[in-house]
Amino acid sequence: MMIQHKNSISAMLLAALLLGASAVHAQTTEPVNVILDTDLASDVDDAGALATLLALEDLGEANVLAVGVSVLNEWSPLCADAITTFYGRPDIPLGTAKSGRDDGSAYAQQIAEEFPRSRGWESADDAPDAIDVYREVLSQQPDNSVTFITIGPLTNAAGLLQSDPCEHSDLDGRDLVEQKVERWVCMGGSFGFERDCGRRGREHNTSYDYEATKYALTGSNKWPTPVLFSPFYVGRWIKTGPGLEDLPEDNITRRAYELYYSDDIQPHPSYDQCALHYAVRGLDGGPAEDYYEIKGPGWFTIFDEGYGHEDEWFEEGWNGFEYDPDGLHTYKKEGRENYDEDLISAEIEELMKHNPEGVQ
Ligand SMILES: [Ca+2]
Repeated sequence: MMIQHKNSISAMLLAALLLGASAVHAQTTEPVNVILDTDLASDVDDAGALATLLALEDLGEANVLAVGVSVLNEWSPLCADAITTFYGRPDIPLGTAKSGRDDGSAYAQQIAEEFPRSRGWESADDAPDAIDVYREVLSQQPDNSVTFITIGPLTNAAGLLQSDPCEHSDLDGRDLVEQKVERWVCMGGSFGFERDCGRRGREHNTSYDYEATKYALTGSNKWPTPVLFSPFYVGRWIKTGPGLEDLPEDNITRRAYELYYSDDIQPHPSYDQCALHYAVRGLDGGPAEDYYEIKGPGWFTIFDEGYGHEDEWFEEGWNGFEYDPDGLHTYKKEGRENYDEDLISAEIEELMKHNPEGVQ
C-alpha cells in the first residue's frame, strides 16, 4: 500500500507538470477540430473518452464539432446527450447510427435516466442520423481542418464515405472527407504482436462490422486522407478510473464507471482515451508526441480466410499491415524513451476528473 501511495503521488506530480506543459502547448497552437465517433455502450472507456475530450475542449486544446454513436443501443444517444449536458455543452451536434447491432450497456440507460438531458429526445429514434450530422458539420469547416476520431466500430466511417450529395454539400461522402478531413485517428486494429498469429491480429472495433472496415480501409473507395491507428494493446496497459472516486457521487463519469463495475471502480484499460489523447495532444508537435513510436507508412490489410486455434476459431476480422512508402496508414506503439504507463494514466485520469467551471 505504501508503494502504491508513493507511486500515486509521483504520478499526480507528473500529471500536474504535464498539465502545465499542455497549457503552454494550448496557448501556442490552435485547438484540434474533432468529430468523435463512439460506441458509447458496451465498454465504459467511451464515457471516459467523452469526458476527456470535453476537458480538452475546456482547456482550449480541442474544438468539438460533433459526436456520433456508432452502435444501435437505444439508450446511447440519450446517454451522450446527458454527458454533454453535464459538462455544459448541450449545443454539440449529436447523431447516431441507424444500422448495426445492440450488444447492451451496463450504464447507458441509467445515465440517460438519472441525469438531465437537453435535446428533448424520448428515444434513440429521435436522434438524427450521425452521417447527416457529420455531413452538415464537415460542409461548414475550412478545408483540411478536421480530425475524425473513431473509438468504436467503423459503421459510420464507412457510411460517411458512401453518403450521397445532400442539401449541405454537393460532394459525395468520399470527396467531402478528402476536402475537409485532415486525418482519421482510429482506435482499432492489431498489427502482428499476438503470440502464434504471425503478422496478423484481430481487434474488436475493426472486426465488429467487418464489411464497414473493409470498405473504409481497404476498398477502392477507401478513406482518402491519412489514418493513424491506436491499437488496443497500447491502451490496454494505460489504466484509469479509480481516481474518479475522489469526485462527488453525482459526477456523471464517476457514476458511469460505478455502474459498469457494480462496486468499487477498478483500474480500467483506457483504449479509447489513449487514442483520443494522442489525437489532441500528440499530433502536430504536441506534448504527448514522444510518448509513442509511429510505425509505417503502409496500409491496413485484411485476411478473408478464417484463423485461430482448435478452441477458438474466427471466420473473419483478421487484419495485418503492409509497409509501403506511398501508404496513408500508420500505427502507434509504445516503446519510445518517454513512454511511461503510469505517467500517461495519470495525465488521462486528471482529464477525466476535470470539470468546467460551475460543474461539480
Ligand atoms: Ca469504444
